[in-house]
Amino acid sequence: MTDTQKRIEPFGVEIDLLTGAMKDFDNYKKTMASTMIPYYADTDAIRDLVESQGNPIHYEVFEKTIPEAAGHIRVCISKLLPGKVGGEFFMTKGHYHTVLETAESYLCLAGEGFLLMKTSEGRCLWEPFRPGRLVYCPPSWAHRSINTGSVPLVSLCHYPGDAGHNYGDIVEEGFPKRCFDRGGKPAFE
Ligand code: PAN
Ligand code: ZN
Repeated sequence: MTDTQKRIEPFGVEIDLLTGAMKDFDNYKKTMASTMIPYYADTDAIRDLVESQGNPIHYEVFEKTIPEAAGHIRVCISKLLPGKVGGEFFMTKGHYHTVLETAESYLCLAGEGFLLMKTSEGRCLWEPFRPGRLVYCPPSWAHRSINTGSVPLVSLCHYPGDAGHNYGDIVEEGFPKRCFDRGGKPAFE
């Protein structure tokens, strides 16, 4: 990226703090249920969901265009729909940042759930999400959102412009813990 491409004008953006709706977003990324088949423990259950519901949206990301370069801060809204796959709560794919030494802050605006985090050495921790709770994911921890509620889990995320996303290692490694509904309560197993 050239210096000219890294230079942008100051801007503001309206975010509805109750719903997480971002006005005038530039980029929208939707992740469909079919792409989640490798991620859930119960492969038959996610395949059934995809077929019976016509491959619905699983989660969405809304953002303004910000250069993917050091010095910038990328800002986005992450919206994960509620539901379960064979008793496992809906989750995002999860990733490491390509530049491992980059952190991320998640401010939960709506819904409830967890940010599940792991290191490549196998440490695994989770922090609850509820509206108004900020979760800090330090450098080198992979992270995945989990929705344990009945409404969309919406978070406002900030992370370094040059962080990048590494999904491949999580497809291979997975996370050491999964989150299941056990008698109406989330349980990490
Ligand atoms: C988030 C995530 C968002 C979607 O903005 O990108 O929740 O999850 P996946 O990227 O794992 O599909 C973030 O952590 N950005 O770095
Ligand atoms: Zn991230």
